[in-house]
Amino acid sequence: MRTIRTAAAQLGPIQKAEERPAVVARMIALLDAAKREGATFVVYPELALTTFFPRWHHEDRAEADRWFEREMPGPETRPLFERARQHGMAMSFGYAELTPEGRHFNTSILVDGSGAIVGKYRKVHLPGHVEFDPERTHQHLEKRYFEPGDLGFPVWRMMGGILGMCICNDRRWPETYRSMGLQGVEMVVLGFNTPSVNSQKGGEALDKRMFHHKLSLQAGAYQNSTWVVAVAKAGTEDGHHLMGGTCIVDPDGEVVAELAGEDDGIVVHDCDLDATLFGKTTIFDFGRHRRIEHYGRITGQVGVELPPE
Ligand code: CDT
Repeated sequence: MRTIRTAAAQLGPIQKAEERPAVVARMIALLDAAKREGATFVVYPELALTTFFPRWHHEDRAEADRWFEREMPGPETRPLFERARQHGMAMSFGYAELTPEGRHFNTSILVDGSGAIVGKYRKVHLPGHVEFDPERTHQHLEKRYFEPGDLGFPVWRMMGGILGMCICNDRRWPETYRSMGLQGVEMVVLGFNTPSVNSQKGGEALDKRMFHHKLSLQAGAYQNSTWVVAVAKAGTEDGHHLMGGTCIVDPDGEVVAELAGEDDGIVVHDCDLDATLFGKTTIFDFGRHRRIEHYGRITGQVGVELPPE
């Protein structure tokens, strides 16, 4: 068995006025709780350090830079790295990255038990829109504040396994999992901030949103025979509700651990990476069964091309 005792560490709401040090203190409390439960790996949400700021429209784009990190770790996040290092625990979390060249990404990192950043992923599938949209019940301006990730979907050898990351909306796209599946990924970790109502379809509320969330995770896990660890930022941020749904999915596609509620909290599971081997060597043995001569459209075309009338 190659077991990673993994804690999915959900964060409850972070209000606009809440400063980084207070959020980092909450993350450290979750890290300590995970340590007490014997976890060696802690996964936090997307944009873990701040409120989900893409819901706010800044006419002047630069005003939004206050939500971004210019260094990682920086003065405010160093205590989290330090505590993780003391515990010898690995972790992953998301944050808004502002590079020295002035580029903006929705980023997540993998940090090993010595506190070293071993992996970085930048969100590829950015949802939402660029300009203020009065037709929507709430704004989702990720396309305004971030550029699409430029690092692809890499995986890393870590803790005796092969790990990869994606972020929120990426989990809805089969290409995300398959890109990592083709590199033998054994655990995909991701964070999310998902509004519990569709801004363009009021009738689509929490139950349907939760269904689509789990459907995507479970399909990705099963079809690539990988663990998937998905962690919410949940609850009501300045009047805007984000759904929970933090859970761990096994390589058979079953939800094996789930966190109830929308507050800060952890759910811990022993993820045996060897459990991925059966699927990877039978029905989803890609080397034996994939037929790439028929998949050209998947990378050759973006939108739908209808057949002739
Ligand atoms: N953060 C994020 O990617 N949220 C999206 C909301 C989609 S609706 C614009 C999600 O896929 O959950």
